[in-house]
Amino acid sequence: MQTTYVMVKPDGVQRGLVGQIITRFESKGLRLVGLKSIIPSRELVEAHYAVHKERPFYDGLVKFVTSGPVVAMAWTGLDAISVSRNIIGATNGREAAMGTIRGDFGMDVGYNLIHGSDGEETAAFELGLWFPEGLNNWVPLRETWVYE
Ligand code: DAT
Ligand code: MG
Repeated sequence: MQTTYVMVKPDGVQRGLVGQIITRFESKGLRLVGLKSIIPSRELVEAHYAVHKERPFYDGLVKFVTSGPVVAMAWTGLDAISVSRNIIGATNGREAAMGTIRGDFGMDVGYNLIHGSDGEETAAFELGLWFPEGLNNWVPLRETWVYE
């Protein structure tokens, strides 16, 4: 089992898509182990996107993600990291496949609605950063019918 960090960015919250986005992860069969709405600090978002520090879009990205509430989530499941990246879709919404969140709801590379960890190390780092209080340890009864 893996746990991944997923975050609805301010555009997804402002556009009222939080419910539809959560539904996709929930109905796929992933297990929700952390959820909160926060307006993140500049320090938090700078740390989160530290790998992109030298990129030309970094300052705008930090400004955007600190501009309002985000919905921070942690989802657990078999291969939860790649499964979540598939639910999310390619970075640019205009190129993302239909059926993905970005493909269905997005038109932009910057305003692309949602973040998902891209690997095991990144997931551990991001979960520690956004959920220092820890995650909920539970197994939903329905998982009996999610994995054979
Ligand atoms: P992803 O979020 O698909 O993992 P990434 O890690 O390459 O994409 O980039 C992180 C975020 O930075 C991305 O969600 C949106 C923003 N971004 C990436 N490339 C960009 C670009 N060329 N112009 C503007 N924003 C960009
Ligand atoms: Mg990334």
